[in-house]
Amino acid sequence: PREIHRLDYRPPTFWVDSVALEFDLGEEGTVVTARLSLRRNDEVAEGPLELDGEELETLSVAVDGRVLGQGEYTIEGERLTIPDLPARCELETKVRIHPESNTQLSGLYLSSGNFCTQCEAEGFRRITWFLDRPDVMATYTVAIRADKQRYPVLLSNGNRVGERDLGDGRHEVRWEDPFVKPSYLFALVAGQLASHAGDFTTVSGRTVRCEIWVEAHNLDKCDHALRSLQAAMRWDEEQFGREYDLDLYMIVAVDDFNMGAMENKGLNIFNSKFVLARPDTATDDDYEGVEGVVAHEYFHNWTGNRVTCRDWFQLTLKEGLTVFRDQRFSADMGSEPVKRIEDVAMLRLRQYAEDAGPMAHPIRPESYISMDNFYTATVYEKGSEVIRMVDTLLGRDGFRRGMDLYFERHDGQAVTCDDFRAAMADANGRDLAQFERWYTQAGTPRLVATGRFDAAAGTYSLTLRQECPTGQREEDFRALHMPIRMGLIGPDGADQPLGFEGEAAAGAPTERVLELTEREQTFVFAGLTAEPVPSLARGLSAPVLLELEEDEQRLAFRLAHDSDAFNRWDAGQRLFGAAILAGAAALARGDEFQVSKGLVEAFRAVVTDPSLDGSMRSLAMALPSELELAQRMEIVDPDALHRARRAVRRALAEGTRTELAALWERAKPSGAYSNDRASIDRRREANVALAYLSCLESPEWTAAVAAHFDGADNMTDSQAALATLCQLDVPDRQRALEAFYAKWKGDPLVLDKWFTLQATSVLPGAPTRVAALAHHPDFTWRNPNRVRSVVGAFAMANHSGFHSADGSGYTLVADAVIELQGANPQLASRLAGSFNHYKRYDQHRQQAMRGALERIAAVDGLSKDVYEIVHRALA
Ligand code: B3K
Ligand code: ZN
Repeated sequence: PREIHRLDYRPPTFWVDSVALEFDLGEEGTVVTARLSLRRNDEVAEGPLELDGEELETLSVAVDGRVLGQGEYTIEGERLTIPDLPARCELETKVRIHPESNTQLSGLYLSSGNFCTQCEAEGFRRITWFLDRPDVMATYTVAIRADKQRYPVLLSNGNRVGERDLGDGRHEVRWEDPFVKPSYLFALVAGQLASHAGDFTTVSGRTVRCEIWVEAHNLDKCDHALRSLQAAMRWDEEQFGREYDLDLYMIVAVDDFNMGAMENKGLNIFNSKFVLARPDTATDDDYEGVEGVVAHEYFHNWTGNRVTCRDWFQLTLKEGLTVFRDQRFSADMGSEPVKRIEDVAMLRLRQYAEDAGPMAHPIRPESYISMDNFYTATVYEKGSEVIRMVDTLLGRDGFRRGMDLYFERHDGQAVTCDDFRAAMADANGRDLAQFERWYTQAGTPRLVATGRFDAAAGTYSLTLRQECPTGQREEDFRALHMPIRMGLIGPDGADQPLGFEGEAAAGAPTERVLELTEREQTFVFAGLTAEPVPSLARGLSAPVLLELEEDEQRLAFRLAHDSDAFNRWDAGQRLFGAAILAGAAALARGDEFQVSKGLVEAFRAVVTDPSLDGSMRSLAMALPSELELAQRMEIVDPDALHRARRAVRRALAEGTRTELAALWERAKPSGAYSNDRASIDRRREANVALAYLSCLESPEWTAAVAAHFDGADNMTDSQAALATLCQLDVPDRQRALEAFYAKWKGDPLVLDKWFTLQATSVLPGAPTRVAALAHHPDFTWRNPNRVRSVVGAFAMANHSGFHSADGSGYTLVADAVIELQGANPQLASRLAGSFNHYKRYDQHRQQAMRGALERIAAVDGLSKDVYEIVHRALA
């Protein structure tokens, strides 16, 4: 497979001004006619026209109405070349494609008998010959013809401009999108669908019709998605002055989808997981997921569609920025600190891990074999962190000024990350040259902090040193420009005024943003009467690993007093994490270990703190996961880690059982379900309290969990109770699983939960149970959600099970990759990533994982997606 490099970017030899597409949809082949108005790119005086195509049966090629003969063009592999073309001409191609056998779910395919498309990144070339690259932007008109009975609804981008009966049982609908767009934003849907609709009145008084299209039996699960869309539209007007630009906005839910959703212009296509929600089928977290993804795709209308990427290396230009926008939106819709904690927890779990392994890459990658492999936590989540730093450095108003200038300069264009940075800098008169290093350097930088208090002088010197990320070369590392939000906490728990030496302390702020630009910098604060406790990188103001020596007492102090809600939570995570890791080390040596009194007291304070809301309390009570802690072990010992975490959990539960029981009593369900914030908060703390109490393995609390399951009138409680039961070796587990299945076997999204809860059970024998799940009559390799709910959940969220000492977890996942790689390379390559960290495990497991990778690598005709992941891992 060929590797593509960022620096090899060349502009196209031709532009496409407009595209007219005709689809004759059929169950045994679909014919696509494309007419492209071509215009030679004056900047590139020479060169033939080169079009991309994949799995196309070419029926004819014509220029300005004349059919070309064999010698006038060539088709070699996935490229059609026409050497001699006038500076302006119309090219017409006719191809036959086979959506009915498209299992890759890229291009045009069928899901539940309906046609749908997925074109990002390079799926449009599977529909027709095209300059399938994001810098080629054109207007599109589309005519869709299909059997009227089977495909009554025919949708594409833009406005519906015509419809006619073709007389032979078929009909035609025509669509026109007035905005130029790259091919990856093209979309088409055809089938039996119904819509739940509502209006939105824009800030300038236009009425936009919003339609959520689903299979008819799901119509009662669309209201939350519709409301989320309307809320996102309002928010983007208020926060960024961005108004929606068409008269129609459609979202279509499909069951078979490789990722979350897709922002096609005016016609988003979604994994049904991020549309459908009803209290009895979706959890509180699912509701937030729907709101966040609907908003994310909507925000792309400006950050991604109106202004798009010049080439795929710039992906974070639209993704990092749009994630940042959706994170801010969700914070505004709910709780800012809760949202921040959830996002950082995910960043540390997934992105920091990616940064430390074979897939480490800068947020703007330098090369790829398959672009689909670079829709990563780094490009998305770290990309968002980089934007967040710009926001922190420029301030909210400065950031808005930068965004305004960005849209003013680049509306209708395909641009680069440098263009974005320039707009931010120019709008604010700031130099962001050094900031570019966040786009060129891979890895998570370490930030080593040391403090020294001089009692006589009343000063505190804080030294911050940037260290090269693990896995990167020291000689390549150059100091980054990073904002560090911080405070100094006094002995009474109050933030101290932060007067720099030589400044008056009186009136100084109690929180500052330090700007680091050097490898090492020291900041001296004066006017202090007692040694302060530093609270650094508040809200994780830069995506670094902060290293600061803090003992149990100091962490407990910050957990109790830090005025930054995020850092309070973080102090707790460090405290609990350190205890578990120390326990694991002891167990690995064959020693006993004891949970300290201090740890139990710190935990008790969290359980009982009246100032915490339920969401915050449940986050603060959650122990860091095994997967996250594994990142911090020299050589990962999954068994010791698992045992240590269980022991800590149990000790905390035993030490605070009275308080936990009181919390459960106070917060447990009473009265009918409601989805206001206070009720969500209560459900969260109740469920986490009950999960702790279940570790006592007492008949009393097991019965309480079972009763909670039986009495649940909503999916949040039902799933939480079942999840807890799934970790207990009790008869109620099987009974509850059977009841859940009987009730929900007809609802694929709920059934996915049933599979996941079992695949993530850490009870002994996990690989055997998961193998059995993959043979369940409701399991299928053809549905990505189902595969993820079994194999994905097992490999990514069942650390001790996946790493079972006998290697059976590895065999199972490798088999799945091999099974899938031909039919759905994108899905297979995600699963193959489960082995990325094998070098961090003991010899025995390393060998077993390496064996699994080698077995995958040896597959004949391995897809390029899987090839890239596996070879990077083995390198
Ligand atoms: N832009 C799409 C992701 C496409 C993934 C292609 N393999 C969804 C999103 O980020 O909004
Ligand atoms: Zn996106």
